[in-house]
Amino acid sequence: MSDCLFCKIVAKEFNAEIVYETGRTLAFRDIKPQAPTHVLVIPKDHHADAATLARADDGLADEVLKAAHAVAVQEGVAEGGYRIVFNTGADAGQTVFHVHAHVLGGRDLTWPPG
Ligand code: IU
Repeated sequence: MSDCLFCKIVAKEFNAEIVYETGRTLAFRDIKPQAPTHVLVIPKDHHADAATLARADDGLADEVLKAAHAVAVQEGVAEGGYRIVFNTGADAGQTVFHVHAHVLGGRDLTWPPG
């Protein structure tokens, strides 16, 4: 999608600190980190949200989840515990409508989230 910021990051038309990449996924640091580790994991193909990704019957959702875990391992937060969050829809706080998993870790994470 030409007006999608995360598609522009995939196309390397917009700068981001990329920390992990596979053939169909990309992970980069959030510009406003909410924890010592805060990485966004996206499919390179455009899907608006987790609901759309879940309907893509091609294993892509599985790849995004695996990439999120690989990022947690790479960032050194997998042992202590980390959180994977998909804000899905405006009421849940989604602001960028290219599906992304937030991988958060490196501090005590409270529950429930606000
Ligand atoms: P949300 O779940 O859609 O609210 O998350 C969007 C995230 O994208 C949010 O944490 C922003 O800080 C982050 N982000 C970014 O990392 N780089 C950007 O250029 C923009 C948003 I715009």
